[in-house]
Amino acid sequence: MARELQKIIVMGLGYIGLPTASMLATKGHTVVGVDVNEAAVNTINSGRIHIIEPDLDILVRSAVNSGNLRASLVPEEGDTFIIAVPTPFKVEGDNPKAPDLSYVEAATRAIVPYLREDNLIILESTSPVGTTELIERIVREARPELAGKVHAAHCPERVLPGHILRELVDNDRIIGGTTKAAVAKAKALYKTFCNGAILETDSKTAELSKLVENSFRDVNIAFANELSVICDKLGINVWETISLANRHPRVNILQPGPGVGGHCIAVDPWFIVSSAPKEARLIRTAREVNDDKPHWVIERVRAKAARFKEPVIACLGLTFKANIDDMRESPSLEIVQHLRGAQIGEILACDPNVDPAKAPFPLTDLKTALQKADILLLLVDHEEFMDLDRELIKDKVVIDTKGVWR
Ligand code: SAJ
Repeated sequence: MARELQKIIVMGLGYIGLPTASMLATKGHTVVGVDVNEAAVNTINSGRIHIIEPDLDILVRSAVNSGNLRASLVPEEGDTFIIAVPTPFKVEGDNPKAPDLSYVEAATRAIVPYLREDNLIILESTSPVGTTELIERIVREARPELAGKVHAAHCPERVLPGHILRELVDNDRIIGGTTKAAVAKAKALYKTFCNGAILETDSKTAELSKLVENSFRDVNIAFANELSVICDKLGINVWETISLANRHPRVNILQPGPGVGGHCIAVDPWFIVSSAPKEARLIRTAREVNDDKPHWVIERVRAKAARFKEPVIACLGLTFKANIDDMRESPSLEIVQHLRGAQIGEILACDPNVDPAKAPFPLTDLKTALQKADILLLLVDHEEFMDLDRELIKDKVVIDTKGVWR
């Protein structure tokens, strides 16, 4: 079957929209990427990128140079519209973690005037159950003449930050349509760049499957974090315990840390809790266990600091995980911010991956931090910290939340 090239409008040029738009453009589709951030639009049109992700700069440059990708502040007519905008949470009534669909709604309203019969709208943003149908409803209300004539599907993104380009091509994809025709259309498009299996379902099942993937990980990290607190109380090494237990053929415990961060795993389980508050007991508890972990770390630092008169406490790592520059929902950042206000000593913060201009407080280089510190608080397993000469830390009081200096 000959490959059908399309004109595709991608709404949102962030960590998901930009790689997807660029990938489609390099496969020959004509792609217009739309974003409200004018600086990002200009940067992309000059062939550069405004976010950090390995090799994304090369892909964007080649997509822009081919003439198939351009960025714009406004949408235009096309064949397929892909929505890849943030879905954070917000306070709503007595629910402090209700899904905030304002970006999805705004993106839908922005494309409504450009829709034509037989267009396909694909929602990639991780969303609560029913959001794809909500998009259809918004279109129907604004353009009644298009009712039943515009297709909608949910194709949840699944890529891991740091490995986005590889996973975009290799991962299996779930495609959930509100109709069979929507599934068939979306499948044909994803086949143009995806080597993984394309798994067909309805839109609500696709929405829940994505939320379930991230909740599964959250629950399993919560188990590891709870174990770390139990082991500490019993005076047992949690890392050794987990590595021994994992030698059982059917046990695979994840790693404890200072908490769970990022814009996905710390957020998405709440969408399930919001949809089924009474039923989602384990999912809610896992979120609470993971959200409590930074406070537990802070208490441990306080206890160690109390042994000194004016301790210098060097905090190593601010990002939400290793070897990236992303500080969104970062438990490490939360811990350092809290310690800075706690008046228990001098707090130094060090992160070789964070641009000092983007840090919310002054940063200290690693060498100075190691020289001055009485207490070393390891928060992120960045390569630079893993490779440290153990001689440099042997006389320090160490709180290693990632178990890298065992
Ligand atoms: N973490 C631990 N212990 C572990 C693993 C992770 O404490 O054993 C922490 C990390 O330090 C970090 C947080 O969990 O703070 C999340 O990191 P992550 O690497 O587990 O996941 P994300 O948020 O970078 O990406 C996830 C991925 N989902 C799954 O693996 C199920 C990714 O595939 C999704 O596309 C992404 O969420 C998303 O956008 O939804």
